[in-house]
Amino acid sequence: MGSLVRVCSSFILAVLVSIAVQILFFSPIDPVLLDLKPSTTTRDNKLQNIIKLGDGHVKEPEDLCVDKEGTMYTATRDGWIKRMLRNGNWENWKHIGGDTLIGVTESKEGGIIVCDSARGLLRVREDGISVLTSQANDGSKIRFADDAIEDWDGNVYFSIVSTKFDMHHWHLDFLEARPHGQLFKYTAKSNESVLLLDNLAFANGVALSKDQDFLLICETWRYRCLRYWLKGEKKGKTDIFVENLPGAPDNINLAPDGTFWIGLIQLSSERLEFMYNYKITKHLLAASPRLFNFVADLKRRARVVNVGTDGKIIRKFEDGDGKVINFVTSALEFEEHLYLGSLSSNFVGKLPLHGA
Ligand SMILES: [Ca+2]
Ligand SMILES: [Ca+2]
Repeated sequence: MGSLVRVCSSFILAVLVSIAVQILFFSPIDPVLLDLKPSTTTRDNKLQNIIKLGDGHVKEPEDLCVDKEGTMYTATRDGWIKRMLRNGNWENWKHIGGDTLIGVTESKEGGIIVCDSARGLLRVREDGISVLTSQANDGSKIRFADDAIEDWDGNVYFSIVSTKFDMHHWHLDFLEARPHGQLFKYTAKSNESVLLLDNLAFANGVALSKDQDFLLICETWRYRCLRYWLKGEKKGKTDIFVENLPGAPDNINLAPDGTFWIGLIQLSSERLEFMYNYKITKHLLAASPRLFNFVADLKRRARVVNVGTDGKIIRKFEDGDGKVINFVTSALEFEEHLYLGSLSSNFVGKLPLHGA
């Protein structure tokens, strides 16, 4: 009996060791240890008062933008650019295909620019869809572009989340915790995409200030947004605009009063904090997206913040237990309402700001 137990124990040990060796040897990540910001709860549930727009019609709208006519656009996970007209009707506007469309921004030439994380930046107009840019100046392919913003001169600033991992493996960038993000400027006249910033931590949403004297870029797993100066004495310099955000910043949008709205994804939970502390558990999470999703539990809450031009948080809204909306990636203020995009909803949320 004793020898049978010994044989069984040895066998189980051998299996465990071989699994550990497999996970380590074939791991796609080369992680460093980084403190994960602890998860905070305030149990404010204002976001539970949203109205659901286009319910069942817009699949995982990661980002939103609105043009000067007041038409709202979003890119959906089933490859569509859908839009909501002023009268509130939704329209299947243009079909691009694939499941890699994310950030959107309005363009002064009409229509929008959409980040296709597989193909680069696309221009989508009434008369058709064209590739704006798919290659950087150094000849490298533009992959995993996340968000873009156009200035008054028609230049387009855009972020690259990671030069190492693609959109379907975004969690590996987070687990590795090495900065592979970039900020680019595309100039239409010369058809060039020039690298402005490198070594960013999961470069995500981008927004221009009201005067277009600076640009903000979100570094998701560093819980902060950087400010890149476009004009004045500090032109070309970068500083920290806001840090220690109560969540990981995804998309960012300029509000009519010059402040900014940021969608914060909840990249921390007690069990994730534990597993993020050790390289071996990071390798384990990297080996199983299903396990990562279970541990990260991104759908448990929604949170957005309004940040002033001085980098201070003015307002914070959330759905504390993610009951009505969760995994909010984008908040856009338009005509005294806040519109919310989410990677786990099939609607756009709308919250009246008056009295909220
Ligand atoms: Ca955007
Ligand atoms: Ca984003």
